Amino acid sequence: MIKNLSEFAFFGGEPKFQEKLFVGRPNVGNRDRLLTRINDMLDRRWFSNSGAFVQEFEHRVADYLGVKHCIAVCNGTIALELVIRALELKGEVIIPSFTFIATAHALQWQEITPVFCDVDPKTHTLNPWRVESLITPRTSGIIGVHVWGQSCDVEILTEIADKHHLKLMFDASHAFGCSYRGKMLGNFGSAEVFSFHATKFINTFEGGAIVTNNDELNQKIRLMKNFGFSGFDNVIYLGTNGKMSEISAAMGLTSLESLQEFIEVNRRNYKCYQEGLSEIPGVRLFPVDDAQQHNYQYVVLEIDENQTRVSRDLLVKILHAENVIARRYFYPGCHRMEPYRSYFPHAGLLLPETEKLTQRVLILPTGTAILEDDVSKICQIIRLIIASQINEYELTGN
Ligand code: T4K
Repeated sequence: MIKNLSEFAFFGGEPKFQEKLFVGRPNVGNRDRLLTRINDMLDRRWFSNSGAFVQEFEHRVADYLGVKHCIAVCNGTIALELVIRALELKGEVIIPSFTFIATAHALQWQEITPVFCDVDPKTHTLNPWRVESLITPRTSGIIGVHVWGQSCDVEILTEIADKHHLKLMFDASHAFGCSYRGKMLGNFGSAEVFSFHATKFINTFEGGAIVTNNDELNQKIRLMKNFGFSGFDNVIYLGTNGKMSEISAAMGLTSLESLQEFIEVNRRNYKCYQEGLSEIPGVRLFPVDDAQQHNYQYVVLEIDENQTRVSRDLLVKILHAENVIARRYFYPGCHRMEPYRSYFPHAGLLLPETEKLTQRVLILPTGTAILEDDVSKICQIIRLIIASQINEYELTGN
């Protein structure tokens, strides 16, 4: 394919892909089934407020996960906010900084301080030993994030939470279809939260869900997501509007019907990346534990620029020029974004592993919009760039 550097689009050549390849290109599923559902919804003239599709979606999600209750909501961020409020978290809550900004914002939005904890460089999830050292008299809870679908160390986090009488919940936005020690994620802590945003492998356009085995919490959250209404004209609780719409649930049901196919495609692409990127010094593909169920929806690379000589950021620029829109999740880390950067300007000192990861991680496109051939070409580009040992210094002279 590419023989010398001048053939790369970054250096003036033609992009290897005519159309942009995105991380998070939505899966569509069976279009006819979706359109039938939408027509049915239009005929029935029931568009929101716990309609038939939302109820069916909730049952199917709960069944699939083996969890007692599923409450479908309008997005993952509201789902987090609702659980945080329902659990009466206050003061300080320990979370990773290495997560999407919504995890932190859902707390700060309610004037609860997110206390950023470092992650384990192997799993990219909360380091439980660091969690314990951050507990203060103001701490009310812990939110673990199963980032990339990799489960947190649920057992130790549960022990720590119990020992210190803290509430424990999980942001499982990435982890629908993933398991921990043989049990589906969704079953741990007081509650877990999923995102079904368009970019997730199971999507409802915008949407999310709260799952819990706790009856009381379920009742409380159901009230809260519907303004606190407990029947016509009767508000018995402070609430908001967190409802999922029927058209979203129609998409969710259609997505669920293709769940196995989506996972298979993601797995195929993952294996193809694994093969295409093997033995490139300084390039690590984030591993997936084949013994657990996994959705393979994020293809995560770590670039060790000491070995590759090509920085992660230069690699991203070169890939973008080729129309491969790789992403730097979760650069620069929540602690380096506002308002947290101003509140805690020195937070990075306690987050060495997070700081390293935000400089090293690169996410590559996958999902049903990406073919094996696309993956092979992307791998070739990466391999050749790294083999060329080109670096910023040579490019800019400073
Ligand atoms: N907690 C965690 C750990 C999360 O990762 C997220 C969301 C949440 C909580 C909150 O859940 P939600 O409230 O969003 O339900 C994207 C998603 O918007 C976000 O949902 C997701 N995490 C995050 C990891 O990724 P951005 O800032 O990267 O979005 P954006 O607009 O750059 O789009 C991402 C990519 O998807 C692009 O490459 C373009 C492509 N795309 C996007 C859309 C919407 C498409 O190809 N088609 C589309 O329709 O956050």
